[in-house]
Amino acid sequence: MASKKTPESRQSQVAGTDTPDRANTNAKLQSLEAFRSDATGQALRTNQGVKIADNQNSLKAGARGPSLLEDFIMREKITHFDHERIPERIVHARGTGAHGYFQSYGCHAELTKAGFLQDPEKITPVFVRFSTVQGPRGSGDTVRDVRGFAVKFYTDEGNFDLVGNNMPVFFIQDAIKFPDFVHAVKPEPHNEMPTGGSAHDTFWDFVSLVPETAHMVIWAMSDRAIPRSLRMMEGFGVHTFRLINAQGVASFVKFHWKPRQGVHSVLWDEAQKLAGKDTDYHRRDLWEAIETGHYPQWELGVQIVPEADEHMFDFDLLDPTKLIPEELVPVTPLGKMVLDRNPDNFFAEVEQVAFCPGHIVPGIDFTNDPLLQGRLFSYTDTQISRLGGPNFHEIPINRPLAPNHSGQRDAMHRMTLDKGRASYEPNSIDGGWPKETPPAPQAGGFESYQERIDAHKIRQRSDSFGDHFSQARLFFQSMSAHEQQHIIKAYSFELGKVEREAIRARVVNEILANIDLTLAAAVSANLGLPAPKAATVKVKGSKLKQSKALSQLGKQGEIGISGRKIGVLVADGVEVASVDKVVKALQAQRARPMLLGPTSAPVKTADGKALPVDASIEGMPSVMFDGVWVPAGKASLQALEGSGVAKHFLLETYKHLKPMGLSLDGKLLLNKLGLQEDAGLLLGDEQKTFEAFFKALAEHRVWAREAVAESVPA
Ligand code: HDE
Repeated sequence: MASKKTPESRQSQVAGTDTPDRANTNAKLQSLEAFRSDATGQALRTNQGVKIADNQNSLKAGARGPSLLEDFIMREKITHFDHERIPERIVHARGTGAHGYFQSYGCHAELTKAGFLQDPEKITPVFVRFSTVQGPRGSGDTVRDVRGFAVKFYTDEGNFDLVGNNMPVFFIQDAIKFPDFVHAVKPEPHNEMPTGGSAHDTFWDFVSLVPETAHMVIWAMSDRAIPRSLRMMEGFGVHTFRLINAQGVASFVKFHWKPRQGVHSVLWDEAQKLAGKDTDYHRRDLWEAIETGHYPQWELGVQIVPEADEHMFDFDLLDPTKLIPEELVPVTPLGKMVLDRNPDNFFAEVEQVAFCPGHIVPGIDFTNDPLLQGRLFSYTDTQISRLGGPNFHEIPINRPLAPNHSGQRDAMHRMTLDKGRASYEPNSIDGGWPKETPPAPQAGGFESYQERIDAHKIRQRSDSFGDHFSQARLFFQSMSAHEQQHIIKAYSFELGKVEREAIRARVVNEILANIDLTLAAAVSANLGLPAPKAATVKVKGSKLKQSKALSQLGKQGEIGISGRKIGVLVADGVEVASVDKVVKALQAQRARPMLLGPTSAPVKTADGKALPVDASIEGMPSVMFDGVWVPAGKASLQALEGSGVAKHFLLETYKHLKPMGLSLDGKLLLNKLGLQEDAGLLLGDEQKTFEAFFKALAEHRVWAREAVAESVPA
């Protein structure tokens, strides 16, 4: 069973890991070593290095007298404290991060000359930051929102930032609309509500007036917006990029991250409860997974479109509100990423990391996607105020591993002590160094792709960007029945919070009716509005009628139930053999069982021994687990039966469609709760039952139970 973890036991917990612990060979981690500060055995000192004798009392004129201005120790301490906060990110403020590495599956020289994609032996350190978009730094992790998925590759040729999301498209087509969109989705300006979500008037007002948002909004109303774990999200580069090989041949690509942990979500009721019961649910999950050696892994892949095929689709590759269905262009795997180390200091690493889509290396280039073009400006610009000037690349987490002799000088917080006299190029004083590097493959100087442009300067949206509904329709029609229901409920919930009826009606009539009339009818019924009879625009529809890759159903990943958290409910009188059996069976699958008792005190087993528990049932409610098991022991089962908290735990687990298992003795308890056995509610503790339980856990939810579970209160 999971032992209580102390900071000191962190290292020893990394046993039986999914992959070897690479932390010690990660070059970026080694480069951070010079900046890590360990105060163990050290005297308390001022920032100037003076040892402090009294950190309890300020300097005063007499024990009861006024404090003195000359108290440099207190002044230094308070001055520093007064400036401890930096501006949070204007979007994606709430996030968490981890270190890891990337390894290419082979040599992809035919596609790109990028060095980190040439050699399967090459280990490229990465730092990843996941985030929500709307909420401030302290907001809940499980709000309905898009998740940021930003990866910094510290390659030998410089940093490459793949700054993506967990959804493959975006709300708008042109960067000039981004401030409008963000102003609309952020909390209402008069009362700063709601925190973390889009269920309010200004968001729905904007998106109902701007139909290009339709596709992304339906993704945001789907289960993708309430992931079970950051480890269980797909990631997307969104824009079409270019990869260029040593011969100068370019291909269009879309970047994908595919999690080995599967793609799973929580239910909306769970998401809302978790936002209160564990605001840090996602960051805790990622932290614990890494601490316990369940290193999350993703496969990096690309959809490749040769330059010659640019115009072969029924949408424009440059339009960021469109995806390339995987049925048309499959994802080619390039390599894998493993996250195997938590940060030492959240502020220094996660808060100060600065991503920018403009950070690319030779072999990668942009396209003319007008959203991407705007992003290339925004990210560096925002760091200048957030991180206090143009030297943010010198902050340890942002430093490339490649040398960066740029000739740039000075500015706020300059840390490098540049030697030499010439901070200009060309120069003859310092031998001409640093010098340009030709772009030839071996030399490695960056060369932009030589795209031919011959055009008028105009403010205009391309006609090829004009279809806003075909892919939104494809998305809805590719969902399984339960996913469609969740989408209907999400629109109904969000629009139910919108005060202005005209906005609700506009969403239904001008947006949903053009996506799918059954969707529009279901949502309008829930809002008490008349169902629209027909679409208001002519939607040509995608050639492809369904794309299975868009649904989460069946995306189980390859590692089974490794890392899933299972609550094992025990009380006085529990049979220790029954507990051991299930715990061992779960641990053999690398799942994480936790014993939960009536209180945090040990319970007394049927044979009178003390059995320590990991937490109380109340302290770790059902929403924090992927499933539950109730071991044998008549007295224990009776105690659970008499406990409102335990019964609520079980009913809620059932309601949230999670796998449940009870030893045969549990039949009575099940009857009392009014629950029936099903494909994921199992009785018995023989190997066959365990296997059925593991299978249900791997599938994550018992969807067939959803209609029955509606009537269960919880
Ligand atoms: Fe961002 N975005 N964005 N964005 N974005 C920022 O940069 C911006 C967009 C994304 O963990 C900001 O350092 C503009 C698309 C992520 O630190 C800012 C536009 C995608 C993160 C900014 C977009 C993203 C950001 C805020 C439209 C998915 C968090 C603080 C033209 C492909 C990175 C910062 C992290 C953060 C601007 C649209 C992803 C203001 C102008 C599309 C994952 O610069």
